[in-house]
Amino acid sequence: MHAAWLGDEALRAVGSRCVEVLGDAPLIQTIRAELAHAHARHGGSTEAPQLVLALGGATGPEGYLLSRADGVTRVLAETDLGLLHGFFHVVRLGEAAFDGSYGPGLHQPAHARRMLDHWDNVDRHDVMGQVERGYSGDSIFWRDGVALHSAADETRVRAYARLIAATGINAVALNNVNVRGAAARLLTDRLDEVAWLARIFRGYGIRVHLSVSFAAPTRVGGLGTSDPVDPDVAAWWAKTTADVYAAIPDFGGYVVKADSEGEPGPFGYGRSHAEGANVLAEALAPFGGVVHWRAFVYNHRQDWRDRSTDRARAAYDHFAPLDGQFRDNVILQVKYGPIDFQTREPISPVIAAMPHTRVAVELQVTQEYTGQQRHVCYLAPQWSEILSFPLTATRSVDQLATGGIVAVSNVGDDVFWTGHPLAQANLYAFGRLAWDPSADPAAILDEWAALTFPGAPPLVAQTLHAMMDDSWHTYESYTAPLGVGFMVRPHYHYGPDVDGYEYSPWGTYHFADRNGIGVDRTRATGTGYTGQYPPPWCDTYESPQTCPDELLLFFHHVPYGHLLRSGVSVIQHIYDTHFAGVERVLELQPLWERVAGLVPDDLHARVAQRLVEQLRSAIEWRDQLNTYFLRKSGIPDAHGREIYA
Ligand code: GCV
Repeated sequence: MHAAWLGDEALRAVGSRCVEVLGDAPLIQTIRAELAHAHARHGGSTEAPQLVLALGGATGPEGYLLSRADGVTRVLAETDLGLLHGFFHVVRLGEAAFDGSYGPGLHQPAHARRMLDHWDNVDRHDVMGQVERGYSGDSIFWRDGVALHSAADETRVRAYARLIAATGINAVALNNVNVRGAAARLLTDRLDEVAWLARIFRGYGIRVHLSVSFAAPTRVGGLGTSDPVDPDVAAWWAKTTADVYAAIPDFGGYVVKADSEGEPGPFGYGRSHAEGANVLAEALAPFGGVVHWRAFVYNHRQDWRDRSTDRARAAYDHFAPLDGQFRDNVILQVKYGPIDFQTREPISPVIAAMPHTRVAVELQVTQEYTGQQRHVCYLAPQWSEILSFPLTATRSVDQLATGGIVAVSNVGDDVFWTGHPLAQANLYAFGRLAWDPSADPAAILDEWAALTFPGAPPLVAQTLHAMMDDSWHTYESYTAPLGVGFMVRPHYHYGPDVDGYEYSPWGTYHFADRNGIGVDRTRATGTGYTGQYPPPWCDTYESPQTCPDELLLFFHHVPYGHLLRSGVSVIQHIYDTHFAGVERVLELQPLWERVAGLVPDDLHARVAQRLVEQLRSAIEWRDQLNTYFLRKSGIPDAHGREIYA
């Protein structure tokens, strides 16, 4: 496997110095093992210690103090996990950690739980494969129903744990939220496989979580019902959970997708989602575990003719009335937008609607809708914008996410981990932003580039910035316009298909006709979705005059001639952005050629190959979108460019 951001060279600064590590706790052993490896590689030094790591100080459960004085860099932490985070901070700083004097600076994570969810199937699914929405090969945990557990598999899982721990991740859910086939049994007779993985992750301070089926009592427990208010069901969850903790004392908890896209849930028994979540939460509470209960609940069998049902409204309509009814150890896990990880969506109003409920915000590192790791799309700018969004008068999304930050992982058994090597930066950036949401995406990219390509000439970082800084906007520009979303090939979610979902049951429509396009979600004339927002957003979004351009078609159905706030008409914007997007993609291959020989050849070749596909796909998007809208509207491009009418 590719060493990603923790290759031997990335540890040169610590590996070539004398380091003293005081204390004796499990993760201190991990630090010692890291140092032993780095010293073997870089020689170390036998002079007086230039780096000292020790327990001490009131730094909180994961925080640490970092300082440098009198030629010694010091990391002090209350816990061994804090010390491990501090160690990786020193690694990130490299030589700068040993420069001059600084600090002490107290570093603490913004969120107690920073979690990656794997959508890895245990059985290979006929349609979804081993990893649902995975674009990096197969799972690193399971294959064809069997747990991977050879020495090589263990080494790979350990390498993954190490990589994500170094970004600040402290929790991982090991299996798909769609709990199919053998996956349901991870909770019971296949628990030893989970325990095996938990042991590896534990070595890097990461707790494991399991996605469980709400119907587990009937599916694997042999009960006649999974009704959450049935005492036998509660007893089954309590006993089963106690067994899990007997095997895995630091088990994190459950993740549940219920009453969603065919997964069973409390609605099947006429119960609320609070009743459903609480029975699992009660079972977990004695052990300090949590249940991540997903808010992704909507009608996926909608009749497209029915204009009164709006998928965007669904999560709020289901969950907001339940605020205050969930136990403390229930974390409502809310996708950042009301639909489904589109390139551009407004923030989900659920995040502001439940002040008495712990809410976690869910992001997607795997690029289901953002180019599937065939397109360069650096997502840190999107996440940064999401997390800093001032959803209420006093609080940003990040501040409202009292239950933590979660994302769907983009990792598989691909030799580069992430299919597209540059998508490693997304995995890295997610961890860094979950720890510090105020971090600057461009600075994170610098950090990632310096660790991943240590010693490379400045041209490498310059090139990566040129290709990646604005790549999310570039992707947006040649795909679905102005926040309307979808327009992707059904099921695959890759490549253009403007009407692919238009007459489907999935609730993702654009309503383009010969006069205009967009979804009227206003209170005045539409579905009323704008009313789910707190001020000022309920009013900002209500009017096309104040609605931000990039979200206009999410909230409004407007004529093609409607002038955007930018002064350009909607139709001209569609043409302009699609032409400009491809122009930007055309720059990528020559940019990447500049660094041939400056980055490893195999990595260079893989990226070069993906760039060819990105260009092909971007042209296809441009031509299908432009042609579709020219045919629909009959309005020509003001600049007379080629469109295939
Ligand atoms: C795991 C979207 C994806 C599904 C995914 C679902 C979810 O609908 O296309 O593959 O299922 O989201 O988040 O549960």
